[in-house]
Amino acid sequence: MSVFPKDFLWGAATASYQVEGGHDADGKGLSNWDLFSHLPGTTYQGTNGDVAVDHYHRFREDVALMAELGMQTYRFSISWPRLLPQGRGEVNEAGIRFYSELIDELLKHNIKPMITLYHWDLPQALQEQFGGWESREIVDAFDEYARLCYQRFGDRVELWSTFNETIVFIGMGYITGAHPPRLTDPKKGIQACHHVFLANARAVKSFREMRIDGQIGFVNVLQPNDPISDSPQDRRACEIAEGIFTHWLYDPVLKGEYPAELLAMAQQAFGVPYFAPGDEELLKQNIVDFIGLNYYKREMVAHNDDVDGYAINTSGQKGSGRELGFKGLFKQVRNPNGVYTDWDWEVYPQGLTDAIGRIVKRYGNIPIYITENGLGAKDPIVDGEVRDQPRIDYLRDHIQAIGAAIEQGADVRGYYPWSFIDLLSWLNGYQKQYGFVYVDHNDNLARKKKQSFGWYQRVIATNGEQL
Ligand code: BGP
Repeated sequence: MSVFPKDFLWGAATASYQVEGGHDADGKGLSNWDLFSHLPGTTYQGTNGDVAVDHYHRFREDVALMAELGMQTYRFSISWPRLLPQGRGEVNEAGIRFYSELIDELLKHNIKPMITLYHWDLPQALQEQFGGWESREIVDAFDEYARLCYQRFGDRVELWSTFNETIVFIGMGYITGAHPPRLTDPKKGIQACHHVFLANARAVKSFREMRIDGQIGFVNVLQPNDPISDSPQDRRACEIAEGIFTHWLYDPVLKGEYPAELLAMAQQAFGVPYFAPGDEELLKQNIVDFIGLNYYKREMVAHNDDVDGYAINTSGQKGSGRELGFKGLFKQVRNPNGVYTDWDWEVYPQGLTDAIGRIVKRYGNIPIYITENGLGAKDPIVDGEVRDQPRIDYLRDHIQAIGAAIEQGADVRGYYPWSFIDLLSWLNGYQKQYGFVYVDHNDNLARKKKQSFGWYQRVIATNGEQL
């Protein structure tokens, strides 16, 4: 018998900027990524999402493939500037129509939509007007956008999440400088992150005030950190890494407060986050209904008094990056016994079971969706077929890891591999593939089912029994 509950949801995920294209179609406004990806040296070989895989124009064909795959749910994000070209105010009805038709098409095929409100494409107008996430004004703007989405789509959509991977868009936007707005200013970053938590709380509050019949969650990176040795220094470094990467992002949305020790450290070092009157109550009173977990890898952590900064492997040449370090706090180091992808991400399915266990231990038995999980690889084409056996192996092992967490009592309700279709990887171009469906960039973006497509079809049809 399957360990997955009868109503477990099998799906897959994407995000607007990575699949849609139609970057200036039908009144869409400019996003921060539209601008950033065109600046020299920002992305792998200058790739961008202008056309992406043209899902904007081909969504019916894509939904037909989802239905053929047997998907029961589809996680996608809304492009804020497609609905509100200036970020607030005037609504672009053509943008509303696109998502409305997409939702109807999904429902027609019995596929439950899960909407992500923010998967990193900010209206550039708000960046220019007040610095985007840096300013408290973003909280009202985000609430206006969220309310618009609830109002127009809330009658048909039950599963919502506010933000995708705050650690990434804030960390890379404000601390490492690899995402827009390209800053390396921790003080601004910590305050911007606070505004994200406030925006989340306000959007959760509005969701409840508007009595939307559904659940609203927050999606975080799930990255377990393990010490490279048993030494007290490495264990302490690991505790700090786990605090920054995990507790800082989960506590405010699941407990309504920051982790106390880290909060004190941040306020002492940088004088932020600054709390305005009412912030504490807002966070406390609006915790989310579920948590979305994006799991790809774990990190091994060591004590660090030498390494500062990092370099990302964006080429898929093993070993071309340099590990991340914050001098005086911790550094990420390679596991000598680890198995790594071509982008130097450790493949470690057990980490998914372990990390879900840690979440349950700290936050109680909350509803969980695995909102992303997948293998980025350059898939070989053999005799005209896309052979992605390594992806099948990766997904199988991780589905088993989720099964193990369920057996241990975790309330995992759904699984969304990343990604439904090959799409743009933010900094790694189109050669880092994740999909069940291949897109031929030399043949008018024709879709083609991969080997993994038939495999996942069976997994879904047997509720995870046949892996
Ligand atoms: C997550 C993002 C996704 C996706 C994925 C794979 O961080 O939420 O949007 O891109 O990671 O990452 P990458 O494309 O860098 O391989």
